[in-house]
Amino acid sequence: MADDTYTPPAVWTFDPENGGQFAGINRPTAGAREEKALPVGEHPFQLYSLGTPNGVKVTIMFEELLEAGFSDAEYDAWMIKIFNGDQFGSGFVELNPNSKIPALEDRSGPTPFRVFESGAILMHLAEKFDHLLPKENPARAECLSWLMWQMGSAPSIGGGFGHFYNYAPVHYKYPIDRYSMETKRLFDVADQQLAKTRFLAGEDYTIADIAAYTWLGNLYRGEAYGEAAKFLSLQEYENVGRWVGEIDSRPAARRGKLVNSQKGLEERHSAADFDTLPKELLEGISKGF
Ligand SMILES: N[C@@H](CCC(=O)N[C@@H](CS)C(=O)NCC(=O)O)C(=O)O
Repeated sequence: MADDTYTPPAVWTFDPENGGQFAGINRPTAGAREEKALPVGEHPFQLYSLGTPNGVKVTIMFEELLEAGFSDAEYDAWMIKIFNGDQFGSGFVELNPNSKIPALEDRSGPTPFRVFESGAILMHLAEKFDHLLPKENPARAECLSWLMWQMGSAPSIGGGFGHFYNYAPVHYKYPIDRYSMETKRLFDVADQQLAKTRFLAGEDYTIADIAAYTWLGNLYRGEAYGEAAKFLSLQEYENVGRWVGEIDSRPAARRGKLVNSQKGLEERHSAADFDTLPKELLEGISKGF
């Protein structure tokens, strides 16, 4: 055990200097910090997001819906620059009181309404278009279980492992050990399931795969948190690797990963926007935001 252990005071107080790379944005309070309306485009769905693993879950879903012929799933994707604090503008906070991307406004009916949390957005779109979420049990229960498994595991992988291994201004063994173990355990859960089934919830691709792929795929390919793939020996998880490769080859996944990304399209308003990108970006694997 390190000898720089910390004895918590009776009452915690916020130290704004202690946020590392996130010092400028993290505070222990919620709510809008400035008046700022959101732009609105012409399509039935208005997405306010960024090409992070949570963000691209939704853009991959939209691209899957459009690829499958659901032309009513047209969307405008607006970039929310979280390091500039866009998530604390009043318009964004009205859509998501939790101030995190992604946030969606569904304007397809007479009364627009909000949907926030990436898992809720995936479910909403899947139900609305009856696509990538089985209707009958047990397949439906299996899909929702894996979706919620992913939603529950992301904070350990991102806020835990990613934060302490990659973003924290100092490295401490205890949290890195703790979250490395948990991240490897989660990879093993997926790997053992994918040894039995082609996709997480069975033989069919579902929203559970979209949700888990954006996180596990980035890490597996070595595109997240510096040297994390090597540090965690992720190549061991061969079934995860097979599944990541299969989803990587889906055109909708490739397009979705390029939306709200400085490397791809900062904003997306039409399928034709992708034609402005270099071909190798659409044919290859894009690398996060
Ligand atoms: N549970 C949420 C998590 C969303 C989330 O953590 N978003 C991050 C980017 S991946 C964010 O907006 N961070 C900005 C902040 O923390 O201020 C979801 O799945 O939608």
